Amino acid sequence: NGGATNAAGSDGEAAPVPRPLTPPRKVALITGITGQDGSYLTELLLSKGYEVHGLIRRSSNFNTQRLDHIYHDPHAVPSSPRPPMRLHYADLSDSSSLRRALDAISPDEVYNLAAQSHVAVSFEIPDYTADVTATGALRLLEAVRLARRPIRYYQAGSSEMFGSTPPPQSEDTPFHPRSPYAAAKVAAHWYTVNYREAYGLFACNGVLFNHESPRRGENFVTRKITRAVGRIKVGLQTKVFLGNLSAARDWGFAGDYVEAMWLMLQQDQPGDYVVATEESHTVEEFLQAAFGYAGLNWKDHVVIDKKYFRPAEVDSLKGDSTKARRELKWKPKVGFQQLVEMMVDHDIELAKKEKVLVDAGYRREDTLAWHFDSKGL
Ligand code: NDP
Ligand code: GDR
Repeated sequence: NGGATNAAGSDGEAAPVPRPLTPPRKVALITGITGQDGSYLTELLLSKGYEVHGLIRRSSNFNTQRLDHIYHDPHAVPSSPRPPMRLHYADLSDSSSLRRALDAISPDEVYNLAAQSHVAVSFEIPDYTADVTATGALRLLEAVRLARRPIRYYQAGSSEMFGSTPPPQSEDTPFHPRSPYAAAKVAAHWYTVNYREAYGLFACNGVLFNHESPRRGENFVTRKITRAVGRIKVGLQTKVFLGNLSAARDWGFAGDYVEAMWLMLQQDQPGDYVVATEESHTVEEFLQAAFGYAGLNWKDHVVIDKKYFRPAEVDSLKGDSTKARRELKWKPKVGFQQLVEMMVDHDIELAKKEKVLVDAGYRREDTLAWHFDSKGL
């Protein structure tokens, strides 16, 4: 097997010691596995040979669409070995469910990606946002601390924590959160630092700037725009209603960012890292790039609606990810224009499929508009 250590036999020859053919695979637990990042991280860890466990919360609808392509039905091949990905019911608001999950799974690494992650929504449900996004992280850290064996912990921090502190933002930049979501993430950040300092946990904060993909939730601005571009292109929609177009964000590709999460947990020492492209664009520039790529003029289709403005805005984010680039040897592979094109291409194809359903009478044309309109997001 190539890796056996040898003990001296009676004749002085090295006696082979039987060893398993392959080392035991690492076990990871991901909270928020059904979200954008959860699905990309699952793919990454599976490609590295991990056994991946995910926590899902109860919903009245199935919420595993982003994982459907990874799932293998154990009933279809009953004699196969343990499936590499499994899901368990738990909730960040329920400590006992987190402790039970850790007991049952006994992971090497825990990635805490679960959160009420929408900034505008956090103004509507601040108490719930604090409970899940801040106290949820604390509950999980406590469960990790009490686990039977050492576990490496990743906390999904956010550039929103910098809030109104001007760019460029690095690990040394002071936080000034501008929403209940951002304040909750600051609390989760400091819980993580505190558990590292107080109990010696291998716990890392990834301070990630905005990252997008064709799997991005449809009520975040980039995906809202590319969904609109696709539907306008095929004739399912004519207008898209948006809020503040002058906010600037440092937008990267989610597939690149999950790699940084994994790298943090492979280091000799735990630490906190800013992860960013170091390039910033306004929402208007994103509009220009997305509509322009599809051969459309955004000014013919965008209507400003006050209800999409936030009580307090984060005007400008642009990361300085020198530390991650130096220590993790991480850098983004997908640039701004490539990201926009990837999302627009995907959403034009999606809109074409929707049109088939609408034309056949199986779907209402205006369902997407209704979702945005009713929720004001
Ligand atoms: P998503 O909103 O796509 O996913 C959030 C995940 O959290 C979903 O799986 C959701 O489950 C789960 N979740 C929500 N509430 C609970 C709960 N009470 N218990 C258990 N699970 C819950 O987020 P992203 O994938 O975009 O982001 C991942 C993490 O990174 C989040 O913590 C986010 O705040 C943070 N972040 C994201 C950035 C980005 O640009 N994407 C940038 C910086 C930080 P369900 O599917 O059931 O809703
Ligand atoms: P953000 O992302 O708040 O940065 O949080 P979002 O895409 O929601 O907003 C980005 C900027 O666009 C402006 N905007 C609009 N936003 C939405 N959602 N809908 C609109 O119609 C609209 N019009 C203009 C916003 O005002 C804002 O300035 C994301 C989330 O993924 C967080 O979980 C994560 O922590 C941060 O990114 C980094």
